[in-house]
Amino acid sequence: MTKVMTLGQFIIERQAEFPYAKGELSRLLRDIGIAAKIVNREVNKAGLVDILGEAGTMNVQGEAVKKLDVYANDQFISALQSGGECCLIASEENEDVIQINSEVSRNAKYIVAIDPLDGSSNIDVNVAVGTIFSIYRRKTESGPCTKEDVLQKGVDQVAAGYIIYGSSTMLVYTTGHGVNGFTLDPSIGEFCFSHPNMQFPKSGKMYSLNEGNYVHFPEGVKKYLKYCQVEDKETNRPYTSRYIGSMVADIHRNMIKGGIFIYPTTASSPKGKLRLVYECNPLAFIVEQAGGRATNGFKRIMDLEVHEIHQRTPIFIGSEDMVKKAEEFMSEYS
Ligand code: AHM
Ligand code: MG
Repeated sequence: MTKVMTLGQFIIERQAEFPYAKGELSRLLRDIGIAAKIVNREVNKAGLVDILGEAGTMNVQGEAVKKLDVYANDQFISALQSGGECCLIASEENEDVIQINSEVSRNAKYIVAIDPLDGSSNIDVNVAVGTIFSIYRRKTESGPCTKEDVLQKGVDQVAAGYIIYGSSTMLVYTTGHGVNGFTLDPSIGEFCFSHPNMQFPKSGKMYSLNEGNYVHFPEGVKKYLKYCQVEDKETNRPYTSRYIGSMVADIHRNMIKGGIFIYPTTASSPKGKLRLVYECNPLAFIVEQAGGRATNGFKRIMDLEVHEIHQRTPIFIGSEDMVKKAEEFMSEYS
């Protein structure tokens, strides 16, 4: 019989790899895994909206039906609140940080930044969506945690991960010792160890960006795009264009097949669209841990200064050779 290792067993086995291994971070990851399973259950039912009720209406039990991103936010917050290992949450769904002031959590060591349901506009059309999370150690020693505690650079992350709700549901995370992936087996309700030591191919053939914004791209991105489309046998061009519009899904695919994902500045998003704290930094940590590269076109994402929780940044992320090539075009033309 094949031996299946669950996420819980894996975390216990790798305890020693966890910084300051006292079990708190393991428990935090376990709490996130549990909330992910609950969110997965609801995401899977999204197509039943005609039967179960539209967001904003009452369902047959007389309960208000929430939008899925609000539902996901509530689930992760409540798991982190009751878990006792997290003192502060920064979420895409909340303007301000959420302090957890219960007796057990007030002095907890960790802070979580989270995008509970990224790419949620894809829900209505049955396309993959994701959750992205980032874990920091608080800066202050004890007492109530403040917003300043979360304004840390990406290099200070102690763990990061994503959940992809796709044709199967996976949880992928790093604590700075490589990247491992777990696939949810719905028949037993467990994330099972399926993708050991994930590696970003050094180069690839896929580029992912929203070409509809072409006219507003910086000159360097326009030139790089042309480079991707030109025929050249030696470098395997033209490359293939793949854009799902769900960052987690686009990056997950590129991590398996090789590729680059770019969300540059545009006219409507002059600072970029994606958020540094709970979208770009965690994905940059994972991608770097898998041997890939993540920059804003000029500077490493994880070295960027963090001034506010909803800060945006352009991002170039993926296979090392491809990101470096795009950066060459940026430094020459932008
Ligand atoms: P969201 O946080 O509002 O869901 O937006 C983030 C998503 C990313 O997953 C995706 O890469 C990007 O927005 C797509 O944006 P666009 O539709 O502009 O291409
Ligand atoms: Mg998002």
